[in-house]
Amino acid sequence: METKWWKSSVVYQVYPQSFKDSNNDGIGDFQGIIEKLPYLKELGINVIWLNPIFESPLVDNGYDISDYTKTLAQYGNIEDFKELLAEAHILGIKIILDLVVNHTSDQHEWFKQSKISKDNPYADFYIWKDPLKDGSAPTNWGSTFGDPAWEYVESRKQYYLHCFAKEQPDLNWENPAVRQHIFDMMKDWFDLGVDGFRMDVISLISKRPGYPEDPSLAYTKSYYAGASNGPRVHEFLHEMYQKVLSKYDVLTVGETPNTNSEQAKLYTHPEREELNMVFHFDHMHLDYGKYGKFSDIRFKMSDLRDTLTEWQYQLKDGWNSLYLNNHDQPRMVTRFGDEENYRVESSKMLGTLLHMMKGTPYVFQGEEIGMKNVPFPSLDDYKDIETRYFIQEMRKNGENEEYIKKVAYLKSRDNARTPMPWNGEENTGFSEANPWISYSPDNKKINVESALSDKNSVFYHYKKLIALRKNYEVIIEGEYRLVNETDSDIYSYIREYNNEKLIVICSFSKYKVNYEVPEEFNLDNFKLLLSNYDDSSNSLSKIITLRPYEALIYHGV
Ligand code: TEU
Ligand code: CA
Repeated sequence: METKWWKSSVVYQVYPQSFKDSNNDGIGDFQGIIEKLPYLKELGINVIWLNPIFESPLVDNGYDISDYTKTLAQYGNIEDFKELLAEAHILGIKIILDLVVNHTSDQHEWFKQSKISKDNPYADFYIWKDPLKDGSAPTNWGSTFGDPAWEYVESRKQYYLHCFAKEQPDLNWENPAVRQHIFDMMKDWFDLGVDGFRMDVISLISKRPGYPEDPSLAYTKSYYAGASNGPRVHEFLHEMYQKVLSKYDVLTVGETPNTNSEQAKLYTHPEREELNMVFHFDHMHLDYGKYGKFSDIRFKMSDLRDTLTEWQYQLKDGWNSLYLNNHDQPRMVTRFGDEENYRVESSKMLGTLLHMMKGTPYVFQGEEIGMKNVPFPSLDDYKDIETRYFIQEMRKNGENEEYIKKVAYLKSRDNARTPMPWNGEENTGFSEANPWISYSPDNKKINVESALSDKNSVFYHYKKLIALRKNYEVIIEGEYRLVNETDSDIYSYIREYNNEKLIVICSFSKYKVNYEVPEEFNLDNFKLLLSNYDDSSNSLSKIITLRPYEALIYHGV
């Protein structure tokens, strides 16, 4: 059977607001992305995932959509978007969009109508519920960005549900008319030439009947018990598949908070006809503390290894999506590597670890040049709704400012959202105007221009990783198997396909550490494919001494 294109692809995530500003209003736009397509072509990726590009009041940076048929004016009009799509296609790059249909903006026409009365055509488009006898909210659920998950509306004398901000009311998927509207909208974008969707919090679309009370009101988990993986979620996605997805050759990746690997099998098993793959959060939760993600706990390598391995083992019929950071997460090198002493080495090591696994790798803009988290001068400089809520919450609880600053530096979503540093100049070559969000002064050193002029840069390592995928079938198809599973510093696995083997060896230590090649390998048959040091041994020896964050890939039979 021919391999599906999305299995052999590498996806590059573009955060449109912060990628490239073409008209100097401080906000990234479609024309800016068009300008930088040759850069992405040079890197070798073949799919772009664009974060939401639709009309939005931007309460949650576009995850609050007020019109699915229009692009956000700041990014350009539909003609600009079509041009982007056409130019990308000419270069052999596909484009997938962000489908945000668990909720809309409260400025969406559907919601404006819905809240007027209980008997209009849109009355049941959202989730409305009567108050309890004492007038209070129907359940104790909290929303992800603070506040209760229910908001009262006088005109209906009812509460509506919002898992996220109150400006993001949840759609009522039980209503067939809602589903039909969404399916029609998806078709329109596919007919325009879009190549797939990343589906925002798709595991939340089916709510549990009766809206049972959530026993755990822990931060960011408050809506989970009630709303994740609800009774009809698979039915809804299968219907979407039958009515829409099956008619196009597209990539689908569901963002599925609170979904374990058992549940993920249901979403991704090809015979079930739902999604190609999902983004899980298990490895994003390894360093959570009492405020959820806003903690200064450092992950343990063995936990990361256990988690990623579990997913590799579990999704044999389904397919994995591979990521270490995105627009909701801090920079990978700050979180999992050593940004201070081994930024370049550890960025390359993490990239190696991920790209050699089975699944489709996702590169978040700036990851390919080893960007790290951003030292915002003051807590007031954070723009993100989630960060602002947690700052407020931690202050309320009497946490000291230094601690709040520290965890915001470590975990804020804004770390990922600063302007792409195209060069070392003022405003990073992103714009001639002041960008909508401040940028990292690190741009003097960490920028695309200098990455391109240094053959040892993180960029060229990524380029090689991406190219390898095109030349070695074992990287796409090979089975994953963990080896040396008790090592405390080294994460090592093998991939096997027919007779071919890859052995991937990644050190998470800043010291020299020894690695012993498993017995089963015939050392003479292997040669080095790639390393993040330029003088690693070409041949495999029984004992290898790895330097700080060294990463090695050997190939053989
Ligand atoms: O994120 C969903 C989600 O689970 C996040 O709330 C995540 O838990 C949090 O950011 C981690 O700190 C998606 C989008 O990716 C995010 O940008 C949106 O804010 C959210 O949905 C609502 O649409
Ligand atoms: Ca602009």
